[in-house]
Amino acid sequence: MRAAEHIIVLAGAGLSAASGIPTFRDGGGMWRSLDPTSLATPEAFAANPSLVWQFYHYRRTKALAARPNAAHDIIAKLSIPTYLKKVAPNAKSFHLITQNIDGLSSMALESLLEKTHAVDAPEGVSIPKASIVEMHGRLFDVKCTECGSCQEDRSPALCPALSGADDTFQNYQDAGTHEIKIPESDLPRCVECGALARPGVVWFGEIPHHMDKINELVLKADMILVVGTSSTVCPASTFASGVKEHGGKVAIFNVEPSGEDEEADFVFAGRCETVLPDLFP
Ligand code: BJW
Ligand code: ZN
Repeated sequence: MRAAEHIIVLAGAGLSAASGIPTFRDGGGMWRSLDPTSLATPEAFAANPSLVWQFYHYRRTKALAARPNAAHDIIAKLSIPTYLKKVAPNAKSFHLITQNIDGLSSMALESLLEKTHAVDAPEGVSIPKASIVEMHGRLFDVKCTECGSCQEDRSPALCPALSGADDTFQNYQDAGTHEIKIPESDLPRCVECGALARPGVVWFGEIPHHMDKINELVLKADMILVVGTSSTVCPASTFASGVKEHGGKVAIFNVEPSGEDEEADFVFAGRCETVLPDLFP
């Protein structure tokens, strides 16, 4: 960090685990006994939009109740130039590329900026919001399947049918045997054209957002911190080797061995919400 000029953080679900958001692959993410990755596909949505919307309704409810944890806060702090310079005196840029859709990193940065403004406005304070790249979309974005219109909507239930299904489901254990089928006409609809809407997230087989910017950042980075991701999903799983290829350093923060450990110059085994604050007090 002391030598680094262009620093990126790649985050995955483990970053938000301490905020109560289930991960995908370490067993914590099962929903009504279904594997979450089998629901995060355009094919699953085409076959059963009712089931996929209920899954995202559940995730929205969890995310609405969640607050950033100490790891989000440290990453937010690193985006503030005056703090960054203390740990990385040669730093010229800092970006977070997150695979998470929960918005907790933006929330941490916004509340830090509010506090910082109240005390003193450090140099470059207007820059940091652009420092977060949400490559897999945003859970609270609702996107039309027809006209592409996309709106943020943080209401607890996007339509009465979804909150109704949620209440009914508290008595059921298994979606496979007791599935609630909401008719398409009762699922969230586009506010512009009335067609079926979908969550504004990136599913398997779709192209992640902001890839031009991300490729540029990976090419330029001389330090990447890989936080709480299993590094099993492309293209994010290739970023550490991308940085390594042109001589950059790789540091991994994970409770378990992950897909990129072989690329790593440093492996910090442990929960990121305790390891990061220890490292960057
Ligand atoms: C902690 C912790 C704590 C826990 N502290 N650590 C073969 C067939 C079909 C497709 C493919 C194929 N081969 C490759 C593909 C492509 C595919 C892919 O990679 N598939 C693999 C699974 C095989 N990828 C895509 O389709 C992507 N698109 C693409 O490649 O387009 C081509 C293209 C790219 C670029 C330019 C041009 C073209 C799209 C991928 C979209 C992924 N979408 C999801 C859902 C998002 C919406 C939603 O959330 O519902 O993204 S899937 C899911 O996985 C989600 C996550 O962001 C992503 C990564 O998971 P993550 O974050 O790593 O979570 P986990 O659970 O796996 O790991 C958590 C980690 O945290 C664990 O390691 C824990 O140990 C750790 N941990 N607590 C620190 N406290
Ligand atoms: Zn529309």
